Amino acid sequence: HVTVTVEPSLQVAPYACQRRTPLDHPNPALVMALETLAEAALFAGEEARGLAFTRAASVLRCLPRALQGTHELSGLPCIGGHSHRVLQEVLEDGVCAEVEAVKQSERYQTMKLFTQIFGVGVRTADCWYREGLRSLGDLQSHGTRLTRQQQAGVECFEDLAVPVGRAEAEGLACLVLDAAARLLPSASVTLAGGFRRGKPHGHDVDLLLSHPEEGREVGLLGPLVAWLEEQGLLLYQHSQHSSYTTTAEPSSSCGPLDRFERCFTILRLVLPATGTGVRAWRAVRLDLVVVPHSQLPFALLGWTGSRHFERELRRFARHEREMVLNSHGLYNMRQGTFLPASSEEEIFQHLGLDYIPPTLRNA
Ligand code: DGT
Ligand code: MG
Repeated sequence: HVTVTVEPSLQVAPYACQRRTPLDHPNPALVMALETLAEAALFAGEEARGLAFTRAASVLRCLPRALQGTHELSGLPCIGGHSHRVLQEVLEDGVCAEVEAVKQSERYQTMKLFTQIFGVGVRTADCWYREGLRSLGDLQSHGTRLTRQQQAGVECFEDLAVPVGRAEAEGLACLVLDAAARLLPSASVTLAGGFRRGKPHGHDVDLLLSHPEEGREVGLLGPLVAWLEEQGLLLYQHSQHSSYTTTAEPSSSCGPLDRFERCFTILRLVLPATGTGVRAWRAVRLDLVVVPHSQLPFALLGWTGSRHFERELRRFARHEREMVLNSHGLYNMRQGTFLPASSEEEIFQHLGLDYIPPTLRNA
């Protein structure tokens, strides 16, 4: 008797927000190859091409088992010709020559270095690259003008390159909650971002501040930041006032930016005591976002990510439901009304989507 094992065919829904995508998945080499090309395309200012690779990578991220061969790709959505060739090469040879060349290139490595600086985007990094700058030392020796934010980013570069651990993030959330609750009893603090999706590490800590009584959250951020400053914990901060208004046209096209009052900081994370002569702190990035209670489910959904999951939610809302979703609310364009929600589950219901819990939003 010969036993033939036939793997069930792979079925994948077209939008990432219709799929369950865990953090760990069985196709890391394939995903990494496509995500490298996505990143390189963004570094080249080719956003549409970058998005195409990101979409293909995201499809592979949700597969329940390792891809057996390119014959399985034909049934999958979002795999264009270029992605197909890359995947074929990795499946057959273990590596893709184009991806390896990108990774070795001076352009990719320099753009990766510069965009890793807090406050430096693709455009600035590209300008510096064209000026012939290649390292952090070059920025200094060429007397490159830096914003206050970039200056702090360069000064703390090595610390900020160290991932923040989950326990450290939870420790910071507790610190902020204690301070917030002293200033405003019943204030709440929620750890969002990658940690909420179950990631063990992050590049920053994203905290949402709120209060169960709408409006009470106003005026909390200033004193909270002042307290962090008094404790000697603030290495850098810049704040942004709330600019949200219900009379403004709801928009999902301005990307992930929202209009909450918020503070971007670099904080001194106090480390457990070690031997003498060892510095007792490390710089970490912390974002504080102030959210009115009625918008909390939307802000939570918007700030949990992944970035691609968010982008797909907004695209699904607009193209499949004629709705506009952002971190403030959900707007039905046909009815001209906002759809309130008291939980993330309700937002998925409004959109006619199966609920995807945070740990399965790693698209
Ligand atoms: P990480 O920190 O590298 O481990 O990864 P994430 O997933 O925490 O990414 P991060 O911290 O850049 O952003 C967290 C989520 O919040 C991400 O899905 C996108 C969203 N987000 C980031 N910045 C903004 C913003 O300015 N407005 C809104 N609405 N969302 C944002
Ligand atoms: Mg984060």
